[in-house]
Amino acid sequence: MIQRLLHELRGRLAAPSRGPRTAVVVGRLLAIAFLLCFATGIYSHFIQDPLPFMRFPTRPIWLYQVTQGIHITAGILCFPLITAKLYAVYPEFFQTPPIKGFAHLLERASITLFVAASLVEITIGLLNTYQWYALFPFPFRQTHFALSFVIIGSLAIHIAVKLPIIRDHWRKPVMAEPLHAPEHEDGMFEPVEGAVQPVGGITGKVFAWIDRTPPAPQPQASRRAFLTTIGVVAGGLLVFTGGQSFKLFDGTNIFGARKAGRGAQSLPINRTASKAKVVDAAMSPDWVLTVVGASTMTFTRAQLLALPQYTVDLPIACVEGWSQMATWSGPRVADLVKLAGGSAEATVTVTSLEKGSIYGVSELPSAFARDNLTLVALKLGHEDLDIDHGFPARLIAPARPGVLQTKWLTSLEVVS
Ligand SMILES: Nc1nc2c(c(=O)[nH]1)N[C@H]1C(S)=C(S)[C@@H](COP(=O)(O)O)O[C@H]1N2
Ligand SMILES: [Mo]
Repeated sequence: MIQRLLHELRGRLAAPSRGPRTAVVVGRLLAIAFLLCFATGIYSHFIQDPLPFMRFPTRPIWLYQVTQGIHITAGILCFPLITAKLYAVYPEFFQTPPIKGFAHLLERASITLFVAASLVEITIGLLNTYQWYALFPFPFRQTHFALSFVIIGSLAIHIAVKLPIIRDHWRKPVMAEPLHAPEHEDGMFEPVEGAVQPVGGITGKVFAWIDRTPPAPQPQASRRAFLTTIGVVAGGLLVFTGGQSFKLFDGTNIFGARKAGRGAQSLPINRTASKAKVVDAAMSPDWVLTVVGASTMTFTRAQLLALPQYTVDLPIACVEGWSQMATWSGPRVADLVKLAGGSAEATVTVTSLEKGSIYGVSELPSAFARDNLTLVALKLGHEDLDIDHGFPARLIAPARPGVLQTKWLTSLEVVS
């Protein structure tokens, strides 16, 4: 009876949910999440800072909304997955001896780097979705970008080193694994990697006695319970934050940094006109939009409204993960470029009244500048733009990150 109780207790402490199979199952999900974040992050980086040879598609209009939604959502799901992974392998941190040689040192160093970089990466990423940039003293984008290469590099090393374990535990075990491999003749346990460390001496003998008769605890069942818990936590995060990026979860978006439908004209606002110090310039009766092509032309808001007007449904898709569809109206950028004698192949620089901000200028590659959906928006939801949404005029184009949808326009300039 006592033996049985002790055995049960020992089984619980040994936490059979910990171990190589759990590490492999969680590791696979984590690797998928990391690769999704990396690919979508690279896309987001280069669409904002393209290398000269790069071209980006203008369709589907929701392309950036989806890539960035995946980026943020997969990033948030990394929190429970990394926690689970660390839990599964935690006895490994206390290996004795800590370093068994040069190769082992390299392996442990790369894992330390990997874990540290991953934790910093997802933490600053999460803070960024709440726009808490001020909390860390380094530039967010460059740091987030550089760390992603550290992570992907050390992940590759980690996978290469662990390949034998990954291979052995890739498939579900057919039977419940015993907690310990069979006893040796001397009564010692054969170590099971990642599970309980063998214990020698008197304690070992006592454990051996405890373990002798009753049925072994079932590692599979406990592992399943553990993985289910992680699944429920991850699913909960998806349902309660995913709404900032995906309409499907809008109704349950409780913890997401942004909520659709909040803000002037039911659209979230990142930076208000007063924070951007543009209120006076934007409300001035002297405001004109200057368009520079072969010739330079200026348009008052009334003159812009007198041009052919188009109405388009396009999302604002912020790099911080929130996005929302809206209805915009105004003249086409391509029409304005043509009026000023610019070519249909022109690249166009878009400049805001806002000075001294990285948001003050953006470049429209020619595919975007000539696109029928790219407008100088004067209206949002059939009303005049709110000043916080960029009155008197803002840029709106398909498949672009929100940071490039410049508000409070002052000029369009043909670059080439
Ligand atoms: N001039 C200017 N344009 C801007 C910004 C800004 O701060 N200044 N913010 C950008 C960002 S980050 C986003 S996501 C979009 C949408 O923000 P909004 O809903 O506040 O217009 O506007 C973009 N245009
Ligand atoms: Mo944004």
